[in-house]
Amino acid sequence: MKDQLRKITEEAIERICKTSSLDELNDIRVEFLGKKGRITSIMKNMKDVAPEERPAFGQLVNEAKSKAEAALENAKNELQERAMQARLAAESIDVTLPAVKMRTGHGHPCQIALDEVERVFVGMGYEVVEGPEVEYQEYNFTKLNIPEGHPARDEQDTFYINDEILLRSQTSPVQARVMEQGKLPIRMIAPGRVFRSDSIDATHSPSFHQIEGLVVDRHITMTDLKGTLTQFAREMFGPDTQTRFRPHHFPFTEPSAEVDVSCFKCGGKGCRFCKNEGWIEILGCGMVHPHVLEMCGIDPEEYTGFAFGVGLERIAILKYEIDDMRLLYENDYRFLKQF
Ligand code: 2U9
Repeated sequence: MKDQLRKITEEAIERICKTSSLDELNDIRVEFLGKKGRITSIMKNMKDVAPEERPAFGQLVNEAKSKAEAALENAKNELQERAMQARLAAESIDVTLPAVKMRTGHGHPCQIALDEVERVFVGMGYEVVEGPEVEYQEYNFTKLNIPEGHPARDEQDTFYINDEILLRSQTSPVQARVMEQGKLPIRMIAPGRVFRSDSIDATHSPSFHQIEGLVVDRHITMTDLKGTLTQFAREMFGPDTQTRFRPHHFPFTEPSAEVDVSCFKCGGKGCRFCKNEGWIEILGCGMVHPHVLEMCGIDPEEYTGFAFGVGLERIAILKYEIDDMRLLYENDYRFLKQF
């Protein structure tokens, strides 16, 4: 029996020393030292040993177990250490390699243009106000002096959700809501997305962005309108920029005008950029129609105001000389990284 124990122990130790995997090591532990393991089972044969030899034999079995356990522990530590060294070697980082260049993003050209417009008006004391993109017809049209049956309400131009609700076709409802709150004076701009049922081409999109402005106070005149928008044009397009106000018609303003700026490429002499005109149209404006003030709860006898509207994409296209509006929506990094 002693011989058998010695042989089993030697075999166990030999196999422990030879193994190169932790899983296999565990299998060997189970085979020799597990509940039904080969060394453990020898204890169960104690009845075959002469009673006077039993204590000494028991001690031998325990020693064999300890030897095997110690060998297992050693082998396990060594294998774990080897695995760790292999992992460290595989995952080592060469800190002397040149770093991968991080590409830092920046604002979209429309965002850059919007920041610039906001900077100019906030500098003049205006507030920036936003409002819902889904609106009531009441706010998008009625309160802006666009009565039922007016061509601007045409289903072909407007995305209707139902009889009452639509996707706003201008940001003007934001100003109507601010006027209704009744806190005067008002000096605000309302930037945001608007929707019109246009087909897509180089200058049109069914969704684009507007920035509209509104000033309401006592004694506001056309002079304030002209001075403000001329200053805006100079800050946006350069200090030598001239402005030209041409009579126009909007239902929500009276009188109304379209504003051209002198071409900032040729200074007004005429070039390819301004189609030889010397002038470039940038915005629409006018004195707020008394009926609009009234419908929004403001007494037109006491207060007057001016309003204006610009297309954000149009400003970005002009400022950055982009020749197709669709480029602004395609998210092509090769295009966007240029600004
Ligand atoms: C209220 C009263 C008046 C806003 C105005 C314009 C002129 C204008 C468009 C031109 C093309 C913007 O880019 S565009 O779509 N807008 O010309 N907008 S006056 O007048 C208002 C707004 C709100 C209560």
